[in-house]
Formats: sequence, C-alpha cells, structure tokens
Amino acid sequence: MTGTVITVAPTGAEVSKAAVPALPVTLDELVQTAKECEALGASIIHVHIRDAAAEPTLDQGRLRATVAALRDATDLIVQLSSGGAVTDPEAGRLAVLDAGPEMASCTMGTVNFGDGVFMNRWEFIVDLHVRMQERGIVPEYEIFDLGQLTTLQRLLGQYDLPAGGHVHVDLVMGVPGGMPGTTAALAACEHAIRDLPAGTTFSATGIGRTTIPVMLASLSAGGHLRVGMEDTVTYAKGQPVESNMQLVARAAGFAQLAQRPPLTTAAARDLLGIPRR
Ligand code: KMH
Ligand code: ZN
Repeated sequence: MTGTVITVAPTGAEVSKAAVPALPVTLDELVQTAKECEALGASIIHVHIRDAAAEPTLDQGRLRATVAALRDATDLIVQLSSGGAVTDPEAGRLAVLDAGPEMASCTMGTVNFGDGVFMNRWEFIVDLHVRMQERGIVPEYEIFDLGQLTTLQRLLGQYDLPAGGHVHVDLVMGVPGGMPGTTAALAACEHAIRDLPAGTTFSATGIGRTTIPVMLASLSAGGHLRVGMEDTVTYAKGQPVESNMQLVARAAGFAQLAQRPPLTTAAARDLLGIPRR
C-alpha cells in the first residue's frame, strides 16, 4: 500500500472570517498557510478565494494571481475549486479553468447543501470534464453521495478518461444533505470505486465532527485524506481549530500511525498523473 496524499482545503466558501478569524482569506495568509502545510506533509491545496471584504469570489484576476503565487512559493499541487459557493453561476464556475490550475474539482451531482442547493446538472458536469480534458487539467471528482460514483462511471464511459489518464475521487462526507460521515458509508463508496477504472484512488473528508471517523476509515480502507478549515472549524469538542496547520499535523500523525506516511509532492504528482515541476 502506498503512502498518503494529504489535501489541505484551507478556506472554502462557507465559513466567515468574522466568525473564524484564523481562516486564511488574503493571498498572503493563503500562501503562508500553503508553505506551512506543505512542510507538515500536505501535497495538494484545494483553493477557494475571497475578495477584499473576505467574501467568496471567482474573480479571474485574483484566481490567476493565486495560482501564480502558490506555484512560486510551494510545490503543492494547486487545485482550484470549480464548485465555488452555492450562489455562483455555472459560467463563473467554468471560467475558473481559465486561471490555469494543474487540478480542479468537478462535482458529480446536485446535492442539498445545508439550507442551499449545490447545483451540478449533467450537462454542466460534462462541460467541466471535457474542458479539463482539452486543457490538461486533472480533475478531482467530488462525491457527496453514493450514486454520484455511478454518475462518474457513466461520465468516464461516455467521455473517456481525464487528462493524465488517472482517476482520483474525493468523498465529501457529512454534508447536511449528502451521505453521512461514517465507516459504513465510506466502505460502500470504496466498494463502488472498484467498478471504476483500475488504479482509481480516493481521498475522503468528513465535515464537522465526522472529520476523525472519516480519516480513520479512509486510512484503513486504503484511501487518502483531505482536511482543512473549509470542512472543520472545531478541533475537538469545545475547542476551535487554531489553524489549518493544526489539522494537517493531526492528519499526518494519523497517516504515520497507519504506516502510510504523507507522500511528498513529487510522489503525489506521480500517483495522480500530474507532471512534476
Ligand atoms: N462550496 C461548496 C458549495 C468544490 O469545491 O468543488 C462546493 C464545494 C465543492 O466546496
Ligand atoms: Zn471546496
């Protein structure tokens, strides 16, 4: 069994800076976080950006500057979110690819998302997948519910493998409206992933208090890890997360205990079919 790819999702689109001052929202805060998380064992950074008022934005200039700054300062695989916020229009989400990331997220279906709806129509999914193929951007297929793995199977059957030829999915568990963050749900997904192309890899993240059970379940099932303040702002009961580094350090510790230590950025690139820099 291989080591562990650790993805850090430091910001997201839902947590407010006012409520969580430790959330990285400026470019400087993001770059500093990225450097420290890389040193602790992260190899992918899943990026949502904020505007001057710390609100989520898909501003093209800011996205390009972010990709450039992260590339300059780290060897992390830069994965832009094409999910954005639930209020973002499809055109803006597609235009994220114009910022030239190495990787981008691509969600496999519509899901209730708390009080909102995270809309991902089939035609939109196809559009994202094909545009990423054309531009050599490697997708991370985001899975919020079991049936979305069947959608991915259909997508790959009809529109072929992604750029690089390797399939990587991320199980986003415990979203109110999606699958629960339980070992049983992760095992069901792991079983369904066996029907995807040979060599398909997966990571998993548990929202809120499901972060620890999902990490342990993923490691035991041969999966990789995603952690970060996009998904969790409570470290333990009554204890707010201090930083993304605290979450990456815990994930790296769990991976070491599982005897699947964090992969370097170069090894993660090799595994995911992303060229080394
Ligand atoms: N913010 C959520 C609505 C992604 O980044 O691709 C969508 C999300 C998934 O976070
Ligand atoms: Zn995201």
